[in-house]
Amino acid sequence: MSAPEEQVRTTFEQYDKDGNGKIDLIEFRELVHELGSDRSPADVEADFNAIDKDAGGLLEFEEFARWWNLRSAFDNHDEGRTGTIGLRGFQALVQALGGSRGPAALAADFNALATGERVAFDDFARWWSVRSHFDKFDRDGDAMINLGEFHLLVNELGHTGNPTEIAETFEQLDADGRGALGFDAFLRWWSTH
Ligand SMILES: [Ca+2]
Ligand SMILES: [Ca+2]
Ligand SMILES: [Ca+2]
Repeated sequence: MSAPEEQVRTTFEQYDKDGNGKIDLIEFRELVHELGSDRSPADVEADFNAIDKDAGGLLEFEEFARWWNLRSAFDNHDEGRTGTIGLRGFQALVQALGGSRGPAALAADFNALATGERVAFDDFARWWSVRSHFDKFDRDGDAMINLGEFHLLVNELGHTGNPTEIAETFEQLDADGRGALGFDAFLRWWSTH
């Protein structure tokens, strides 16, 4: 469930202290601080950059709203208000967000992400972003990214590279030689790009 647009707009304007219609890093730090996050300054900056999709150094309302709605959905499944969710909350949250993965696949992802059987929002947000891309480019829906799908993805990201280079990268990532990348290998590659 996402927060009503009006409410998101009010929050946005409240933290847009200088009223320029965008949230900059300083304004974002203040917001995160007031939410009670104990993220380090470097982590908050990394979060900011992840939300700032066009890498312009400012959060436009749409960028902010996407993040805020994800955060609200997360909080809705954080019943004890601990800032983390358990497996059941995780499964329900992904379903509410329109994710199409089955309970067993989600349980595997959850176990990879969780610390002490709980997942924090920031880890969830990173996972959700990568997972969404993985699912989008897994055109044949076999839960793996094959070379053709990898080509589409690299092009979409705006990387220039000739087909041979892309194929070489793919081969390096495909350590077990299956001819396709599972989510783990994909996640490793993604985090370096
Ligand atoms: Ca501002
Ligand atoms: Ca931006
Ligand atoms: Ca596939």
